[in-house]
Amino acid sequence: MELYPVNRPFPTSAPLADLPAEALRDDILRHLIYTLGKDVPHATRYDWRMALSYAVRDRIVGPWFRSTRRTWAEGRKRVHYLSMEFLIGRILEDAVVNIGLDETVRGVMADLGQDYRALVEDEPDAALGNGGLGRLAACFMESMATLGCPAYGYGIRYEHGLFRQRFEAGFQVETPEDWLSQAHPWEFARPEAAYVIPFKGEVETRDGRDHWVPGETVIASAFDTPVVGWQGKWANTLRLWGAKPTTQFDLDRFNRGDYAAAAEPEALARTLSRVLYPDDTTYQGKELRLKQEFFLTSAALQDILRRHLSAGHSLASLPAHVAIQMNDTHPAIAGPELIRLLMDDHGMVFAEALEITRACLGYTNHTLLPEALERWATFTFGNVLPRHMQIVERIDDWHRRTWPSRPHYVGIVKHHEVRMGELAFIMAHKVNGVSALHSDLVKANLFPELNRLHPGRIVNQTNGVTPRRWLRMCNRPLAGLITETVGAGWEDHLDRLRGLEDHVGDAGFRAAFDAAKRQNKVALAEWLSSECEVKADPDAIFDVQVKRIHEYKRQLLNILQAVAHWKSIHDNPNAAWVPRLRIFGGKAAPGYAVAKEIIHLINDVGSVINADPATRDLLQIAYPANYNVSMAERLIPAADLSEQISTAGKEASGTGNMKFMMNGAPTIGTLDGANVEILQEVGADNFFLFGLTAGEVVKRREDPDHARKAIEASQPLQDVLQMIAEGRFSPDQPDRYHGLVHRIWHHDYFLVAADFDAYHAAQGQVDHAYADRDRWLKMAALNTARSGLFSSDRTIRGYMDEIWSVEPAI
Ligand code: 26V
Repeated sequence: MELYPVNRPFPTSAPLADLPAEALRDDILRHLIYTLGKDVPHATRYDWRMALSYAVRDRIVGPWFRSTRRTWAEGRKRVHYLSMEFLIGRILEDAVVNIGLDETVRGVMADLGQDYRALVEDEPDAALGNGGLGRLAACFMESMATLGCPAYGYGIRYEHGLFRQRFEAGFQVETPEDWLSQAHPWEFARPEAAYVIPFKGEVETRDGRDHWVPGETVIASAFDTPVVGWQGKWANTLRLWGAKPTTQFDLDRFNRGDYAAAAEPEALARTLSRVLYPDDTTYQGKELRLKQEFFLTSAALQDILRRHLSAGHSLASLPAHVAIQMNDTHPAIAGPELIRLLMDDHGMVFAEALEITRACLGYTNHTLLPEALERWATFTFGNVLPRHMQIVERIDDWHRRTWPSRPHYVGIVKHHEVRMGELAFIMAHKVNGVSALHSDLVKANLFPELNRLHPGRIVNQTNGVTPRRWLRMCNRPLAGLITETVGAGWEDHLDRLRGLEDHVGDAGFRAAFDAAKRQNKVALAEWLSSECEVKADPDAIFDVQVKRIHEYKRQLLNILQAVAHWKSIHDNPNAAWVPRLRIFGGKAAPGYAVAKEIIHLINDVGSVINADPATRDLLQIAYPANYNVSMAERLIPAADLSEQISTAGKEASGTGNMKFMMNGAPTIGTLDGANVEILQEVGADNFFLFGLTAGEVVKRREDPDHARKAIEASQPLQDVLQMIAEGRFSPDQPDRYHGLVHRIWHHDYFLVAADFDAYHAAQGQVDHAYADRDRWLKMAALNTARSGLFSSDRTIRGYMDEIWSVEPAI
């Protein structure tokens, strides 16, 4: 067979949307029959989904190859986004929307007698992440593809993504997630792209040079998923590594009947890519986690160097061709690892290796919470990565000598620990925070001394989300209205949503906006009735708080105020109450007992309130289990109110807040993270602001009695705490929440009590505003109209200009 010549254009350059329906139909049937080996009468929903996925995938391969060829031919600089998490969700519908085949696919599937929606929902979420940080990585991949930014995402192909959540008597129970138990149609295994990853052992000095003699090795083997951008103009690669053993299966042992021992090396190696760590609350010094981080990082760097050298470039020119972004400190071993590869494998001297490495690396910080900042005991670090321990000490030494004014308490290795934040900072040419407020706090509180020594290194890149998934795909009614109103093309020029502002004064437009929201609410109400037996009234305010369960995010504040709300209705049954549905969604880390107790309380309060005939039509609580990306895609378009109520100074940015805004849900929130910028864009009239500021929070904590004083000053809060302590919501175990109530009185670190009254009042303003239909619709529409800043395209342009120095290829 003739080889396909590299210089001939790849054969699918016709606009993808023009693809005739018959060709797609034929391809689906061809895949059903020849790829899946299924005859049409016997095909199941799974078979049809797979056949459709393969037919859609075929149409991404063209743009994918073209993008790779162009990057290569034009010698373009590439971005390499290293992340322990990619929270992708479903892929099929996103791909269909991005290549413009939405209508064609619907028609063809209907023709084939298949329910397209059901096929879409048959796909399991790729849940290779915990929350915001992982979802951001997925949005960034999509935006880089949309902008034509040549890029690779590097991560781990976890066999088990984030656990599944169930409630048993209101308590969270975790079960393993199993997304790879079915074939995964979006990936291409690349067994030829494999690297040896060393661990442990000794460092020997021979001929005046250091040699690492590892004690263990595993193989990292690549699996590639194409990520296609808007309108299929560009596609990049998400390369996930799976672990394989270097030592072969032990046939001798097997033949002797020792089956378990024969399979041992295999089992051991595979643990490396077996499970995603589900705890993003507290750092734990687990050796397996360190090994996973090094596994990802070393495989990625070996791959990057191989590609760079095979293009005929010199190592000295690495920074001209390669930008590497560290998503939090999880891949911060990239600094010492790249130095090691350059020195030990390529004979470079330390000073040059250090310079090259620093010019390539950028570091994004995603949290200020001290308990989440990674630190490794030098014992563990030196044991797992003995050569890196030497290099880290050398880096620290170089830094101290080069900046002699560095205070003694600053450094990478301190108190027998390796601090990954300091390591990432020192090894990166740029460090960024994820919202304006957060970046200021990174400068002032997290790295004040390093910021003084390296002024200008810390920059801000406020997060964003992809409007293709989070508006165009998940909210067809609103997306359709937007296109009708401002014309086509807003999806990759989100500033054009501003055009909606001219129409908010038009009653016809407001009615259409209302109808779109209502359609989503009706659909959600139907889903909720089957999912968690809540009877939702589409005329109620849909008030939504979805995110990981953390004390600082204060789901507790929300549920306490729900109790106050319930009591107020009882006390004042004839007031003009606006019906409300309070929706919660989110998982707690399996070991985070306090978060699990909050989940239990929400469910207990929900059971009692939902069953109260006196308030049933005015207040309901829904907590559907197993919140994930797909559930977010149902909830967010149907939300009227976005709950963003963290203790100020604690939420680095938030990205859910941006998704709600885009979908026309005003925020009730504190001045925290990107809420600050949302408020700035949308204006104070269209945002329910309450609570202490970050500065006031710090001051308030200086008073050891702040909680008691706040409670004593608030009758509603006293009543709520009294009811919970008495067991009103846990009649089977009246003292269940004694501990929780005691902690609010005496150890209220996240200032739930101090902000309670302000929150309660702000919720009253929400009721008031919602009752005025025109006012509310105007607010909601202005939220959408002014959300353009929060496209992740804007964020990625910022990274390209300020951090990566990469030019878009389209
Ligand atoms: C930390 C750890 C600690 C070690 C064990 C595993 C693990 C996994 C994840 C994390 C990261 C927590 C940081 C995080 O997710 N930050 C969130 O990042 C979002 C994107 O920038 C931002 O919007 C959220 O405000 C921030 O909480």
